[in-house]
Amino acid sequence: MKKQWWHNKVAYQIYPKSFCDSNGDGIGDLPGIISRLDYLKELGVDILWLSPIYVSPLADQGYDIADYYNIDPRFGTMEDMDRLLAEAKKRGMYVLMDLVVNHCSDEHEWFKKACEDPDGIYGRYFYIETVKDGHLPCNWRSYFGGPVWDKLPGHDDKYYLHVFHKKQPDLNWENPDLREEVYKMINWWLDRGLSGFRIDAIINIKKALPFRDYPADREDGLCSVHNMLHEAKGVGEFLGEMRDRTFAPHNAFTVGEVFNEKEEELPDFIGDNGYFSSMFDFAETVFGSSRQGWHHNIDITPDDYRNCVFAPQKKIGEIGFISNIIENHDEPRGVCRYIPEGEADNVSKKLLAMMYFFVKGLPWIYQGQEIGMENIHVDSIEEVDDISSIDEYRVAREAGLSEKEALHLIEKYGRDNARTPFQWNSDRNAGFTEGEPWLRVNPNYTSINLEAQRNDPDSVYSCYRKMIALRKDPEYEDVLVYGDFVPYLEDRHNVMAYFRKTDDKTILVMGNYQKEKAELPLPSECRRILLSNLPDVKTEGNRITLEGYQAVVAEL
Ligand code: TEU
Ligand code: CA
Repeated sequence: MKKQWWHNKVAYQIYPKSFCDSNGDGIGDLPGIISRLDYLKELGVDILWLSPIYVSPLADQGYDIADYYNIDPRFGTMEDMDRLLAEAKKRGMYVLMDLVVNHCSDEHEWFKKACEDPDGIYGRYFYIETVKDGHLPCNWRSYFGGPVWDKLPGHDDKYYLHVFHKKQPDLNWENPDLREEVYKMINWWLDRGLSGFRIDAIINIKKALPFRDYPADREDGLCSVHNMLHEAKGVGEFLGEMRDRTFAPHNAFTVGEVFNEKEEELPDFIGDNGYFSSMFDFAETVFGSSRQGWHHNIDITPDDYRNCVFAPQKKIGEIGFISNIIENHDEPRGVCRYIPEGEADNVSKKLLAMMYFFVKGLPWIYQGQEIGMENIHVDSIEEVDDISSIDEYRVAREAGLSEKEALHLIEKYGRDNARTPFQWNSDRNAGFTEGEPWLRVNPNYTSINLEAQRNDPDSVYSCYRKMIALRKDPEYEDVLVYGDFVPYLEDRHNVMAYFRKTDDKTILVMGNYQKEKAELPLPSECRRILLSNLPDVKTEGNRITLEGYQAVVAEL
């Protein structure tokens, strides 16, 4: 694998709407992000991914873009964006934006013109089909529920495709004119100084055509889009063309949000000349999820979590650099998902941090993860913003769950969990805004906030700073960035342990993933304890005793 400038970096995802509000309108914005760059520098992160801030009606919180070339006034101006790029550069940081090109907004000029003339140039930017006797072209279910076909506004016999929300019409990538529009936009942003992109939902751009039904997987007569994705062939032609026309000429960093990739395609996706620089590992994210809906999801145990993290490590090896997360803006908080219910505390949150952070690849921190932010309680469906949660609530209720049971599912899996405002301090609204926050602040901000942790050497925040510093320590950078990943005690219940190895260094990362103490074998004596989430580490020759949820990083 060719070494790249970004391999030894640490990346951070900002959800701008909930990060920092500078003007009191309750919505996070670009000046707010700029005001916190020194904080991010202190944390030690290098690459910043901003979730969408383009002009949007925010039907899917900005993942429905109405103008790719302008910043939505709620987030700021293009001058603010240029200032952010300049200020980040001054601090040796790199800014990525979100590339959302499987679909645009139904309020985009292109779609408006398509409605005026479905058979014209812009009509061909989308998938528009003539429907007779109400028989839709296919029975796929939108990721947000319901059919993927809706009537084209102003036309009774024409329908348009949207695999996401109906306000997110799919762009027709089979049309070279549309692809040229996308490449022009990407290059325009890269020329402006962006370091690259996180690439949204990109596997969906290649549809298995002609449209056809797949066996229904629910009583609604619809089926998951995944059936079609499994059959779709040739996405690589589009991805390779996009790379060659945009990313490669700019040496841009790109990370793909890729679900459903085919294993044999991994080298094409993230190999030395892959479509992307990296892609996210979602193995633990999708574990236990059911096509029937959240009410059929299976909880993930510590052993499941370990196996999910280890699998891509074994699969990818030297192929490329995977991007590792415990959460993002679409997922519940990692400390509530991957630590057994009721056992998430300062110690176990740091264990989880150490377990995911030191595997091979690029570590990503999602805003608030570094202070151990948690899921939020839900009292009523009225306080829920996430369109995905609202659909899953409907599905659960239709399946016979009580309101309380359905709301509990949103508490476990809903996307609002990661979108509550960043908890800066214990002042009003957690220091996020002087105004009324667009989404309620987690009431636990009085105890979980940055200010309370910043100067506490045992805090979750300090643990993240130490981990980042260790990854960048000249003595350990090579083994922690490029060292082979080798599982250890892989079949031991509630133990997560692995080595990172080069010819001249062996690092052991080991966690006792339960509240009971564990006595474990070591392959050799510890030469040096590099990090632990508890003050004392008890070793005796080739034995180590770990307290409940104790984790260590040791040099052997
Ligand atoms: O998500 C793509 C996606 O398929 C999954 O994350 C998930 O199925 C979806 O979020 C529903 O829960 C990306 C963005 O990350 C997400 O925020 C957007 O809603 C989606 O694309 C559409 O742009
Ligand atoms: Ca604001």
